[in-house]
Amino acid sequence: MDSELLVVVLILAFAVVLIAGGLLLSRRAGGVGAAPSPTAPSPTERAPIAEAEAEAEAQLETITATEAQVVEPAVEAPAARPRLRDRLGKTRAAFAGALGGLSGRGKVDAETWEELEEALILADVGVPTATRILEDVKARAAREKADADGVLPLLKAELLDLLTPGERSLTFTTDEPNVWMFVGVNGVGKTTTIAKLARQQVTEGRTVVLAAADTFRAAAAEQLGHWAEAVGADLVRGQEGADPGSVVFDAMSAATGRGADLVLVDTAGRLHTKVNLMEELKKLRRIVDRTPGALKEVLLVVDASTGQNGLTQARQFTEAVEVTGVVLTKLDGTAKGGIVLAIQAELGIPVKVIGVGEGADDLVAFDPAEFVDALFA
Ligand SMILES: Nc1nc2c(ncn2[C@@H]2O[C@H](COP(=O)(O)OP(=O)(O)O)[C@@H](O)[C@H]2O)c(=O)[nH]1
Ligand SMILES: [Mg+2]
Repeated sequence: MDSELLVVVLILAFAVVLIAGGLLLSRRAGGVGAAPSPTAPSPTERAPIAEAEAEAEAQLETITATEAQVVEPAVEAPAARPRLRDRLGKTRAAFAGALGGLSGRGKVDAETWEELEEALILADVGVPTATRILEDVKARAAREKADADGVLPLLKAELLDLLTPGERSLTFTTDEPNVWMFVGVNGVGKTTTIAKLARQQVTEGRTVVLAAADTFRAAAAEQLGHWAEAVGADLVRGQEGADPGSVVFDAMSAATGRGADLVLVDTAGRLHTKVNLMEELKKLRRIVDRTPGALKEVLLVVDASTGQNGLTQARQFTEAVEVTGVVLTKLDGTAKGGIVLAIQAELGIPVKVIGVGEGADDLVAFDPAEFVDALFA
C-alpha cells in the first residue's frame, strides 16, 4: 500500500514538474517576442517619434549630399583657374611693402622715385628695365602734374603698356601636325609644364604625343611616362643615353601614323658643355623641320625664382634656337615676379604661359592685365 502511495506521489510530482516547466517555457517565449516593451510608445507618443525619425533620415540625407559635394568635383570637374592674386602673394607683398609709403604723402619728390625704383628692383625687374619704367612714369607724372597718390595708377598703366605687345596664344592649326618644343636648363619645370599643357590639350579633345627627348637620365623619361598615363597622352621614349634625335624622329612618325594633333617635345637641360646642348637643340629642331611647318612653338622655360639669372639663360637659348615664347614657372613661390617685365622689355619675347604651382592645373595663359592687377590688388 505504502509503495503504491509512493508511486502515485511520484507520478503526481512528475506531472507537477512537467506542467510547471511547460508554463515557464511558454512564459519565456512570450516574454521575448510578445511582452509589451516598457518603452513602447502609446499611440499618442508615436507622432513625435515619427517626426524624429524623419528628421534623422533627413540629416542622413544631408550628410550624404554634403559628402557627395566634397568628393565629386575632385574627381569630375576641372579645377577652377588659380587666382593670380593669391599665387603672386610674395611678389605683391614685396611690391606693396616698398610702395606703401607713397600714398598720402602729397608732393612727388626724389624720395618718391627712390621708393619706386626700390620696389621694382626688389621684384627683380632689373636695373635697365626699372630705369626705363621710371623715366616713363616720371614723364607721365610731369605731364599730368600728379601728386604722390597719382603716381601708383601711372605706374600701373606703364607696366600694362610695357607688357601689352606680343602674341601670347600658343599656335595650333587644326588638321595639320603641330609640334611644341620645350627648352631650358635643368629643374626649371619643362617636364611639369609639358604635363600640365598636355592635360589642358587632352581636355580640349586633342590627341597628344609626348616625346621624351631628355634621354640623359632614365628617370626623366619615366617622369614623363607617368604624366602621359595620368593625362591620357601617348609617350615615345628611347633607352637611357639614346640619341634624342631618334626619339624626336620616332615621335614625329608616331604622331603622323596615329593622326595625332600635337607633339610636345621634352628636351634635356644639361649636357657636358653649353655648346653641346645648343648644338643638340638645333639638331632636334632640324628633325622636326623635316615636316615643313610642323614646328609651331619653341618655348623657353624659365624659373621665375632665379630672377635675373633666368634672363641670362634666356639670352643664351635665344642665340641658339629661335624661341617663340617664354613659359615662366614657379611664380607662386617667389618675390621675383618682376622678371616678367624684364623678359618682355629686354628680350622682346612674349611670356605666353605661367606656372603658379606644382599641381596639374597650376598653369595659366599669361594675361598682362590680370598680372598687373594682381601686383597692385
Ligand atoms: N611651385 C612650383 N613648382 C614647380 C612649378 N613648375 C615646376 N615645378 C617644380 O619644379 C621641379 C622641377 O620640375 P621639372 O619639370 O622636373 O623640371 P625640368 O628639369 O625642367 O624638366 C619639380 O619639383 C616641379 O614640381 C611651378 O609653377 N610652381
Ligand atoms: Mg625634365
